[in-house]
Amino acid sequence: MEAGRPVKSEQHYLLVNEEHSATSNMHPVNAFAADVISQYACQRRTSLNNYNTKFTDAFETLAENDEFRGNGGPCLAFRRAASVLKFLPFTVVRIKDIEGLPWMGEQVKGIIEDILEEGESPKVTAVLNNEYYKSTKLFTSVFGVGLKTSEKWYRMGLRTLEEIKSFKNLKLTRMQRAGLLHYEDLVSCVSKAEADSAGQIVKDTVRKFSPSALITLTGGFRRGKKTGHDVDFLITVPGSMEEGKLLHQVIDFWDKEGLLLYYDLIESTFEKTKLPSRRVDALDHFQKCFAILKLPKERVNHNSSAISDESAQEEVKDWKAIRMDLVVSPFEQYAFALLGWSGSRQFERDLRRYATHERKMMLDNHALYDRTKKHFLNAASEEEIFAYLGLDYIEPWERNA
Ligand code: DCT
Ligand code: MG
Repeated sequence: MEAGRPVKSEQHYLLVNEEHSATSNMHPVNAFAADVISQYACQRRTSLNNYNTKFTDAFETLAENDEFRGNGGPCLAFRRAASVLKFLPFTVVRIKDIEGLPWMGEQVKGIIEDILEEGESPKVTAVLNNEYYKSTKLFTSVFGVGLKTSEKWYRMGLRTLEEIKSFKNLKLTRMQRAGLLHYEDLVSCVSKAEADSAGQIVKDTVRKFSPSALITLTGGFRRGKKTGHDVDFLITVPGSMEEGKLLHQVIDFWDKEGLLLYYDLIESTFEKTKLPSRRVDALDHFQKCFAILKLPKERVNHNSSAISDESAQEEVKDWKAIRMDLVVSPFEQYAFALLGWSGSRQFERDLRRYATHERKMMLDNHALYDRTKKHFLNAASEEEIFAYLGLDYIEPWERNA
């Protein structure tokens, strides 16, 4: 696992025994696990092949439940456990399999034991049946609805989206109205094919106004995912200082074409003098646009003789609403923006935690700062950022932590 490729097993065994000669009573396999598997997701290559979905789904449910209830500590503990299990190249079948792995605390162990013994964890079942969890999950699945709004609706006794829609005098933001209006399309997720066709639209439009612009598909799709809750694009213009105009031109053009079902354009709030944020989950300061795109559906060949007069008159919906994030970065920050917007969120959290605690550096989506040498480290590629941090390069498809 450390080499990132198959190695001769005798060699491995020797290596482990040498390194642990002082602790020779340790089981070699466990010694190996404890030694090799880092507590940091940015030192683990995590592909999309998850052999432990039974466990990781359970932990993600528990993490989400804690997030809904504002229990930051337990939430993070479950997320970290899920992340380690996603990395394992085998399915956990007995409790001994997790010995020596990082982030396997008593609570985590107990849940794994329950799943191994009974096929499910009573704690997870209780969460899935819990009314507050179910409502919060449903409400926050609406674009524009966060925990605050969700909790308010819950306290008002509301439980379903039908109740929300029909409730008189319920103040909804423009974002929430769009979220409810296009709910079915938006929950059905974006496929890779849809992401690619959105990408073509983005490229065609951006290049109308800036032929040399770089447009990169980021987020989950860059990590090889086949579906996503949205599609994320990063835009930069090499050698330009006026990339700020571009997003306005693109949005205006689409708006006139009737391609936008919703958009919110946020101007850049970046200040050059500011150090990278210490907060692991802090938002960045790029100019960006959160949008709902009216994506034309691929033309399918209908057998026209099969369409009756009646159904021909019915309006066919030939588009799908998809969530799209456009982020514009100055060219000199592009590598940091790309690294930050490629995710996964857990990978990003651990990159920043690693930079802070292991390297006395500060990393965010804009820059890397060396606190010992007291200066910023410029980078033109993700590879350079990993190198500054003293980390082996991890490819985007290995960042599914
Ligand atoms: N990100 C960030 N700052 C934000 C929002 C997101 O740095 N304000 C990062 C974290 C992951 C990445 O950008 C993309 O975010 P999402 O679209 O939420 O995640 P995803 O991995 O693309 O997941 P999905 O496939 O569900 O869209
Ligand atoms: Mg995404």
